[in-house]
Amino acid sequence: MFTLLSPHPAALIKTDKKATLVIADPHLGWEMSLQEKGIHVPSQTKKLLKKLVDLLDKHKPDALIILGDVKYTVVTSGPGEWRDIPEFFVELKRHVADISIVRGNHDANLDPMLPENVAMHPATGLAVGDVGLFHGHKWPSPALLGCKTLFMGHLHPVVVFRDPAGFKITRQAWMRVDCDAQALGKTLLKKHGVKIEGTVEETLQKYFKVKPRATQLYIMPSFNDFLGGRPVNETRPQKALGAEALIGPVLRSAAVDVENSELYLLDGTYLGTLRQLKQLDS
Ligand SMILES: [Mn+2]
Repeated sequence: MFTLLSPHPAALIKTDKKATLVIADPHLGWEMSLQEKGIHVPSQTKKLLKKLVDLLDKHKPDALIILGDVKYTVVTSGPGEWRDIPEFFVELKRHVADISIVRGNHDANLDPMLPENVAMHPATGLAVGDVGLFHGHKWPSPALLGCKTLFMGHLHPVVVFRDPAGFKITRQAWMRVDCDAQALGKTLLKKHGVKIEGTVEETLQKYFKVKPRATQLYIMPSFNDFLGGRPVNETRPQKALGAEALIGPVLRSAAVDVENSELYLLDGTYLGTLRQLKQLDS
């Protein structure tokens, strides 16, 4: 069982054994990257830490999972990160015993900054009860197909509203996407170089001991509200090079129905489907 902790970009997963708080994409040190351009914004890490500690103290979970992109830089690590990130985790440890991270595309070189007892999982994810968690820039592991619900980060969905005066308002949003477990299973078998023997279900059972059950995918908003996001309802062509690739393989696959996905503000307000919201930008 899981709950979205509105108005926060966080979720709580409860199993018989434990409660797990999940957040995604904090991108600590984002503001440091502006320094190269001569813009000096004070570190925002303490604010994010306080926001997270408040959630931990309120819900008292047994475990915390960060669904990738703990830090901002992709390859090298800036000096700000060396100071901020170890302190961030040492403080978190005072509020939750078990911390783990699902590796995102920004988490190269993160390991030396972590306290010893923070667990690192591959980007292909892990299952917590009936919820499968993966970052989103890579395919999930076939084991996650056995979970009814999948959660991913990576996209940082926001919805953009424009008005005739030229104002542009963006708001962070949750995206709930219908998922076809059979189709996703078929694609994952292909990615793993496994030929289908009989049905997709039989093949998944034989090679991965999993029954495809995933029917929905939630895309988590970034925990860092200072950071920009991807305006999912923008219809103008994305100019950035490789913008399509940044969406990640699952959302580009036919296994999920992105056009009819449902969008919710952080406070839980239902906005409509992506198809409907795209009309706001035409
Ligand atoms: Mn990412």
